[in-house]
Amino acid sequence: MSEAIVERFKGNPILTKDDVPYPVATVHNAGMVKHDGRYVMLFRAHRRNGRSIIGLAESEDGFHFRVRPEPFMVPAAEGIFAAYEEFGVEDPRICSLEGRYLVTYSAYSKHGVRIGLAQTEDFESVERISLITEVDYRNVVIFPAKFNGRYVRLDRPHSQISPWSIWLSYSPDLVHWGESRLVMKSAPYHWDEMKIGPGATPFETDRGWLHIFHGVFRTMDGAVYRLGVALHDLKDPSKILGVSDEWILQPEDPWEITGYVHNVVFCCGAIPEEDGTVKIYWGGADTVMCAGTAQISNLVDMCLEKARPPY
Ligand code: M1P
Repeated sequence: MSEAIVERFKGNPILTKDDVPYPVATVHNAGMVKHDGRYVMLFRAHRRNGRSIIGLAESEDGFHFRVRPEPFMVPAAEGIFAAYEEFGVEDPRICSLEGRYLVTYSAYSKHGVRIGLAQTEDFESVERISLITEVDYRNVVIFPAKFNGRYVRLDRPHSQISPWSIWLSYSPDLVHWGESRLVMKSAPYHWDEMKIGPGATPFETDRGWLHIFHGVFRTMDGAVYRLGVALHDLKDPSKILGVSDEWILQPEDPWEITGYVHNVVFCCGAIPEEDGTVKIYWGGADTVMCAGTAQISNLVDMCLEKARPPY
């Protein structure tokens, strides 16, 4: 018997390279937000030189998207950003806060990968704010609220001597970050044993901040990327109330199993709805975009009732 936690949209994949009006080889790992009643998707796309840009697609219903004629972000041509984005901009996450949208993205260059922060009010133009980490970081998501007057983010620094883990940092101004602490690690011989990373921007529920993250397991046939859920305390997000022992989604559809990178479901965005569901968006095999729906209360229950220690 199969009881799906995430019900896949029957029309998956919802976006492919063929929907993009400029040449790209992939469409995946999209940040999501609702703006003026419309669903806005910022997706990563590989250009045919293997480097990534960020495109923008819009939808009335969250499942059928139209791509704008021009990319939303391409690597910067000048200033400090140009040196660190030469190889591409990747994996955007969107956080709605203080009347603007903050976009965190991976900035790739010959020096390594670090995180850039940009902002937009209307998705018509975008302004870069700062590079907010050193190299060897990916997957930074900012909470859409301030805590005791400070911004809070989830980080994923790389570590050679311990599996890639999830950390949390604070900032007074979005530019300077510190007081970093480890909040969550992979579990040994578990679906996320190889590494974990922040996924969608966390959203508020009546029992805590729900965070959809990814976990990776190394098999004889390569790595498998799946999605899991964790619940953070409403007042103190550095406190994890529970991490579900089980994944919520694994590669199963053909376009999740086969593609640019096989066996990957990778989430950068989710949109909670007023009816108690959440629309979850994921890249399939680093090649296409997919969507599905879950009951928020089921995800919270999984964190609290089928929990494993955060580390
Ligand atoms: O290919 C799978 C993913 O690999 C990287 O993610 P992470 O560092 O968390 O393993 C990223 O390149 C990501 O874009 C990609 O989907």
